Amino acid sequence: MLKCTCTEAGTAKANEEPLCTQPDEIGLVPIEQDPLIGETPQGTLQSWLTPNSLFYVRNHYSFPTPEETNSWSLVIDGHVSTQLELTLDDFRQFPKQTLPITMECAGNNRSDLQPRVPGNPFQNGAISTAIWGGVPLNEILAKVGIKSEAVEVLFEGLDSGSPEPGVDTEPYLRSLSLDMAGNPNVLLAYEMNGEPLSLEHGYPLRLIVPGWYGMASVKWLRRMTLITEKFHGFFQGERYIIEEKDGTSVPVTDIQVKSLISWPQPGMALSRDSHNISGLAWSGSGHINRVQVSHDGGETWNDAQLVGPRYEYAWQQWNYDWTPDSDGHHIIVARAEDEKGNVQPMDTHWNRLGYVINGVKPVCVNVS
Ligand SMILES: Nc1nc2c(c(=O)[nH]1)N[C@H]1C(S)=C(S)[C@@H](COP(=O)(O)O)O[C@H]1N2
Ligand SMILES: [Mo]
Repeated sequence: MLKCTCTEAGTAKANEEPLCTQPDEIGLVPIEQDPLIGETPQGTLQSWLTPNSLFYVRNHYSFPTPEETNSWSLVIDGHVSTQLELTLDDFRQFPKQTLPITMECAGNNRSDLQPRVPGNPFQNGAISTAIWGGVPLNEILAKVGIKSEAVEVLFEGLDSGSPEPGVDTEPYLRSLSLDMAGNPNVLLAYEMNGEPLSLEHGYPLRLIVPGWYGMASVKWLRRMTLITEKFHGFFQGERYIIEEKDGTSVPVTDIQVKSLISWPQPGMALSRDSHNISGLAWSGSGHINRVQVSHDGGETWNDAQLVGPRYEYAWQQWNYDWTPDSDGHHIIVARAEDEKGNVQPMDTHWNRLGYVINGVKPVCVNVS
């Protein structure tokens, strides 16, 4: 059973620097100004689609300059039969595919980890959902013709910087295996919720890898290179790896099953009337098949109702009607299960860099 943190919360957190939970002037909960990093505000974490202006932003470097984006074209080279250079107009000539996709940063909820780890102290707003519009990557790959010796596609962003003190400036780089790149749902997106992609989210064109944590979805894509060996760059070998206490590590890839409670918020005072507990649940391994809710800290569980749109790569809304049967503290917990049978764990798997934090997150409320 989970411990109630309603009353102790104030004292337990008194010595810690308080986290900012107020949106800044652009509407995001700020983490950093340059490179820009901001979370989706709490109040927005209940709508199925995230408004573009409130979609979380996670940059590693400063934005590309207007000169860079204005003179933009995408080069596809390396081990291909025909090298290609495509403009945005070229992309618009292809049939457009649209797909609702939830994107979660691998470091979402990092501030919940105990013991604490370095890295951006995300609360639970480094996650958002949009309907992305663009061209399936595999269509472009078919056009250039992949040579038999190629094993991966390397994606390069327009943005660059030094990933760590002492390391030379380099562009943001990530690769995908040919198998993953061949997934027809991997998009080269130029639209977000029917609007042209904004600079924050990767204008003119970005990669969208559905079901994977956000780091794979390279923004401001300027080059795709077919390579003959596995890529081991900074953001694939040094970061976005789950590093255990003993130093071993595995790469961060697909989004692990998780849920959040949109309402009530922690510490709320509730009456003995009936309440609608609501939230979202998602997994990179397919649809959410079940969400269970406990209002006694995880001792007993009941099925929530899955409501709203149901898509493979987008989060699932859920509701649960609850009438408290007693006054006092109640600990509400939700846990999700996906169609592959993966169940959200009660405890997060602690790792040194603070990624894939998907343990349940109890919400304590006060009933009177
Ligand atoms: N070129 C480039 N692409 C990038 C990044 C970046 O810093 N540069 N950040 C990645 C990370 S870690 C995440 S979580 C997502 C965030 O996308 P968003 O800012 O549109 O939410 O973009 C990914 N793609
Ligand atoms: Mo991320």
